[in-house]
Amino acid sequence: MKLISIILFFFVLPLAFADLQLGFYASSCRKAESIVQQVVQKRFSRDKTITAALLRMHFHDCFVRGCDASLLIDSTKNTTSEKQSGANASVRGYDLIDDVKEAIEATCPSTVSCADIIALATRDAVALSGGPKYSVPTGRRDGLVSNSKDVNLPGPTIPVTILTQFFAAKGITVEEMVTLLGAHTVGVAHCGFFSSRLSSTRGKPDPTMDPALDAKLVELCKASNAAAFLDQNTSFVVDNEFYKQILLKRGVMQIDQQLALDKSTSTFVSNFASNGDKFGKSFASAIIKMGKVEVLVGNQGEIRKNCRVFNKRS
Ligand code: HEM
Ligand SMILES: *[C@@H]1O[C@H](CO)[C@@H](O)[C@H](O)[C@H]1NC(C)=O
Ligand SMILES: *[C@@H]1O[C@H](CO)[C@@H](O)[C@H](O)[C@H]1NC(C)=O
Ligand SMILES: CC(=O)N[C@H]1CO[C@H](CO)[C@@H](O)[C@@H]1O
Repeated sequence: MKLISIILFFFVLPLAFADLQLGFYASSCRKAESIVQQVVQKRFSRDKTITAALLRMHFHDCFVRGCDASLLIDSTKNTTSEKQSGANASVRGYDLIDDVKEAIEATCPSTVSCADIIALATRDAVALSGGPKYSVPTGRRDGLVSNSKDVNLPGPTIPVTILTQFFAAKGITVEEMVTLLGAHTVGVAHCGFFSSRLSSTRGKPDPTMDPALDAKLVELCKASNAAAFLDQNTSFVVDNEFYKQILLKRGVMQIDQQLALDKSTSTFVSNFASNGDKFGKSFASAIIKMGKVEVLVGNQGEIRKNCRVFNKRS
């Protein structure tokens, strides 16, 4: 009896209640966070677009089966994995995660999850791009399933009300949703995602788009495979300029522009537009919250050795 309570108390309960924590790897892999930082820093110094890539990757990973790195799995003969679903189109940065994983495995094999690497690398890239600096709780485990059929992410013409329900289902509030969409302060969208708004397609201007922006995008989209900056002003900086731009009708995608127009979100947009500090703080806490969505912890899942393939079952 006594032995059973000891086992329960020291081994079973901690796993059942295991949660993410700051510095989860402090003793098991002291250098984990600094290795991530170094690899991200090195990539960022030659490619500033890595921040947008990581933010989008983090989002697409968390909103399918929780933040479990299921997005990183390559398809096999038997299964088409998440990254090959339509919604993935153009998610990038997988090679950076490989670089980080390789460097970490060389120091502490089979210890740091790919899911944590995504969260940490995103955090470091955001800070390098002028965004808020924040600490990321770790201890995520890597998932054992990745199937393109599970991917059900919203598209850029989704109405705000439906988007709100999508986020609410994951415990994200309307204000946090508006904050997270602020990630569109960096990165690009390919013309196919917004061409329905352009005068060249509609035959008349979209009253919700600045005519100067329309003219610019019509021109840009004449080239094949073109993409436009989502924040037309400070395209590589994680700041509140995205909100100022959508207030000026300079949102590129319909969902972005609608945030400034819909009654349920416009107040948050104005607040973030007028207070960069408030945006930075909200962005940090919203990304941290996003990073906790349906995570695996304790003895769930596994620690992958290669982020693209599940470990071999023995
Ligand atoms: C749920 C509503 C959202 C919709 C409908 C949406 C849609 C899109 C679309 C269509 C693109 C363009 C992709 C391309 O052309 O390559 C894009 C890009 C991007 N999205 Fe979102 N997004 C949403 C939410 C988010 C969230 C929550 C984040 C991160 C926290 C995010 C981060 C990004 C970033 C950084 C890019 C630029 C990627 C790059 O330049 O490689 N998005 N988004
Ligand atoms: C793929 O499916 C076949 C037939 O169902 C099965 O024998 C094989 O073990 C599967 N391979 C993998 C890698 O899951
Ligand atoms: C672009 O952003 C800078 C810095 O936030 C700001 O000072 C400037 O007014 C903006 N310009 C336009 C055209 O929106
Ligand atoms: C990187 C990657 O796997 N991209 C895939 C995204 O989805 C399209 C359409 O299903 C595939 O053709 C790409 O290979």
